[in-house]
Amino acid sequence: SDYSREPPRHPSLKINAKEPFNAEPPRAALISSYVTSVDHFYKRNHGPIPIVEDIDRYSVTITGLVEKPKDIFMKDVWSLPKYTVPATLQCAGNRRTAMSKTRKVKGVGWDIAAIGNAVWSGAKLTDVLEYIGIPKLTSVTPLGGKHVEFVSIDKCKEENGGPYKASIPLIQATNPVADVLLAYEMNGEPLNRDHGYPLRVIVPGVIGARSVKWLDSINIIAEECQGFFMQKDYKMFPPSVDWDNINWSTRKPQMDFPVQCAICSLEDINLIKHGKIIIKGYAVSGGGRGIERVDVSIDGGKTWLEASRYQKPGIPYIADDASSDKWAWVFFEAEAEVPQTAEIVAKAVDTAANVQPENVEVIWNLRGILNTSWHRVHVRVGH
Ligand code: MTE
Ligand code: MO
Repeated sequence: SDYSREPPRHPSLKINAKEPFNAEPPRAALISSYVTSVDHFYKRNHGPIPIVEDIDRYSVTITGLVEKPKDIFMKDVWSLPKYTVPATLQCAGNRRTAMSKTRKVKGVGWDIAAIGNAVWSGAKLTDVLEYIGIPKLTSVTPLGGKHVEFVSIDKCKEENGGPYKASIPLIQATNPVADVLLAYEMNGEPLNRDHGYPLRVIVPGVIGARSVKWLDSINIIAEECQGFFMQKDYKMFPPSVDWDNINWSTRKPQMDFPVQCAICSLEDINLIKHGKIIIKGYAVSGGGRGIERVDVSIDGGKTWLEASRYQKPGIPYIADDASSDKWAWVFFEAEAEVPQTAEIVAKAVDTAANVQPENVEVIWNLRGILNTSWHRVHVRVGH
């Protein structure tokens, strides 16, 4: 592993681990824009950032259960219809630090900003697969339990120096409605090295771990990928399972992320001069489910008021409406006058009426993933 040629990064990022580089923006920066700037987008890596020097010779091999394996080059990807999908990427480890406070968990510590919303452009995976002879999803397609595996060119210690990999079901990969992309642009610019230059996968509505960066090959396989990050990581275990009694094979790899929200306009503890506060943050759910509601409280959850929600300023957000970005987060905002001290809480409800758990204890898991418990911050008015 070699960290001598890492790309430059924005100085405001909070570094949670240096090698591999893992960093998130400050809370306030995260909600300064609906589309997260590349600079402020969290960076989650498991090895050194690869360098692709010769874009003309870079290719992705598509192999496995296909009639004829094929190498596709960037010119082939560029020749396919270009799709642009606004989608929120969230690391399953987002908010892990808070989970670790009740009982220690293993993994990189993250505050609430291991999440970002970008406008991704590239070819649809369905078009790429069709290009090599795998048809788009129809009701008669025999899919079995097949998966589409994405393999990177990076080197991860968890894979004993091998590449990062992950897979998604073929039924999702061949479904145009799932909007899975082989993306070459982020916010209208070519991907930068940190985010997967020259080509990465974007699986909207699914934990970030399945959106493989620096794509090297795509394999059609009979069952899900057997790599470390599918089989020995990113699985949700019950609170009763710890490192001495874990049996990894008893759980499925996590795919969709659950409903989540967090307050970004306030830090964990705030000393403020006057009682008027703005409670602003993001809410998002997995699987393309919209945000039905965000409730906020200034008394630790005894009483609630509903926050306003929007994606684009001035345009009211309507969940699951054609006017809203289906795979993207929603900002919420409420104003409140707080007494001397207050515990501010936010919780979201998605369009399937899924809610966030009140306490982190009930969803504690040894790897510290999917902390979606009510987000709480503390305010004290004084001088
Ligand atoms: N792809 C490769 N090749 N290597 C990685 O370490 N990390 C994954 C995913 N894809 C990873 C990867 C994880 S866990 C997340 S959350 C997202 O990339 C982070 O994407 P970002 O760094 O662009 O924010
Ligand atoms: Mo992640």
